[in-house]
Amino acid sequence: MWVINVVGLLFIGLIIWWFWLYKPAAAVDLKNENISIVVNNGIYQPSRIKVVADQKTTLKFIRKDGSLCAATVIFPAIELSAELPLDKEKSIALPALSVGEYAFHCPMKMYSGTLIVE
Ligand SMILES: [Cu+2]
Repeated sequence: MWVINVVGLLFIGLIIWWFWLYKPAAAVDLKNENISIVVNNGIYQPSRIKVVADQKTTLKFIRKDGSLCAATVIFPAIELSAELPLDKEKSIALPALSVGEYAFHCPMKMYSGTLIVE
């Protein structure tokens, strides 16, 4: 019986965390920081990236995860996809984008990130 109670409490804790405590990580501003997006352990690091609107940008990725799915990154809104070699930096040229948020992810969406164009 106590097992069920413990599971219930954990579940309630999880709900509280998810709806009230969880905040998406702060976005990294690409014009101030020259970063590479690391693909590892199921997350893009950083996963929220700010870029300047109406201006071409280049994103740099470095993949540490050997799984095949992590090897492709897709930007569905701009119909762009790219292969990421393992342990090697890969630059992806983005066209000038208008203001908005653009999701990017791996084919199965285990990895997901957001491009914030402003
Ligand atoms: Cu995937």
